[in-house]
Amino acid sequence: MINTHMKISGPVDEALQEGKAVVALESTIITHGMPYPRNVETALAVQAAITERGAIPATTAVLGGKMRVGLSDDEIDALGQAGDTAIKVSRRDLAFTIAHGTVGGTTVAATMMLAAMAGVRVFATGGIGGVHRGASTTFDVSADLQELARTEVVVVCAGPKSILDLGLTLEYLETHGVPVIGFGTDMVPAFYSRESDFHADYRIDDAAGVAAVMAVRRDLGVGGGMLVTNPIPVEYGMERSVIDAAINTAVAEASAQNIIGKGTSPFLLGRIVELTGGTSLDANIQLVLNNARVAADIAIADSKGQVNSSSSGD
Ligand code: PSU
Ligand code: MN
Repeated sequence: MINTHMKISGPVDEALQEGKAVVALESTIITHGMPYPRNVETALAVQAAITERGAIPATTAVLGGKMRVGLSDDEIDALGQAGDTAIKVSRRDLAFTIAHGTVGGTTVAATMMLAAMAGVRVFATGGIGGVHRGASTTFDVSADLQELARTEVVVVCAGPKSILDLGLTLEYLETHGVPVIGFGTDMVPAFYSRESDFHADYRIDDAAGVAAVMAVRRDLGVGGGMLVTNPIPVEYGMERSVIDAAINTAVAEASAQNIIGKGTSPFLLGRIVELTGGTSLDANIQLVLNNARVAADIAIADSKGQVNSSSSGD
């Protein structure tokens, strides 16, 4: 009885009925990931980038006791103004936020759940949660990784942010059977920088190539998600030494202030923006837009494949 708890917007519902390309978008990036009003400006610009590319954007959230797929501009503005007074909703929190009628920004994990329930196969964001630095003692591993293991949605991101332990994050994904695709790159990009010390599992250079793998995975019933890592545009990439210095400071502060649990990522994200004098926020916005375009292309390629295979009669 998912429908009792879910409301899909008119445009998204129509697109899904007609087999058109839809791209899911998260809202923790709005409530907890960026400051107001740039969070709202970014969310609207990301939707526009998807529309311009020929797909339908579906921003998700929990509002008024319902999981929502597709929001009005006013609803996005309200989420942006709510900021961190909204609940940061991951798998653990979803039912509580619905039952209590509280406002919730959906993380990558919860957005994957909503997308899968609604029938949306592609999702664009900036960065996913992962294995945090020092996880061997804190056990801080984002529920996003477990969701990628179990829920069949393709997530386009700019690579794990280096607030995380990139190597451990990739090991975790490997253990759980989640492929990490380098989109037009051999290396896994590290969010603010185009490169890291790690190789992607597979390099794919175009959207059709990703859609082809999606189709085979469906045929085989492999299950679970895939992570498409798309490097930040060259002109916005940050010097690794600059961003790493800010991240190291933020991580040390979080530890000194005993910041734990779901508060960790928002604290680090906020401090990094402050420490880089806003440069990292500009970079963050540009990479999300870039991911939205790639996700739209993948969703379009995937929807075309769907039409072709159903029209061939098998
Ligand atoms: N990384 C970013 N920006 C973000 C997030 C992560 O660079 O906004 C958000 C996403 O919504 C992600 C969540 O799903 O933080 C992960 O939080 P946690 O580590 O508590 O699972
Ligand atoms: Mn965590």
